[in-house]
Amino acid sequence: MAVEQTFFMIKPNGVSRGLVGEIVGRVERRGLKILGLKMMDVSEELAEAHYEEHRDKPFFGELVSFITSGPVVAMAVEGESAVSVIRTMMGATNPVDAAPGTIRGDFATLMGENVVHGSDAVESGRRELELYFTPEELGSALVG
Ligand code: DAT
Ligand code: MG
Repeated sequence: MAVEQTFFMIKPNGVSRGLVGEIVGRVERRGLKILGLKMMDVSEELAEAHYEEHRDKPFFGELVSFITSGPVVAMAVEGESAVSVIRTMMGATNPVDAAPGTIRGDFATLMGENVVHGSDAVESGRRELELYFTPEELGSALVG
């Protein structure tokens, strides 16, 4: 049990479908703290750096073109076990398998358009927070 920080993002289809308030509201109501939040465009360079681990996968091109297709909402989130709490709230990667009550289980059916991203570990969260936010934007909030 430990307070953690994680990177959470509403993907372009979540923004274009008007789900920002719904999804941010779920994070707030769960009791997690939002340390930073911004709507932004994702460049091809940022998308490729973010999804570096998937570079050799057949879906990499689609992933990059989807995530750069419109503005996203990026968040720095903090709370007790924040990494796994956010992952559980997101639901399974393939929304077909995502439980009702999860974000993907309530708002998505397609793997390639699964509405949200959340870091899978504290270390990747740190890396992703530093990719998406400047030190000035997070101020002294970022620990570790
Ligand atoms: P997650 O987003 O749950 O962490 P991941 O890191 O394995 O899942 O994959 C990153 C994203 O890539 C995922 O949100 C959707 C896409 N993706 C993963 N596997 C895929 C597949 N087999 N076909 C198409 N898109 C896929
Ligand atoms: Mg992942």
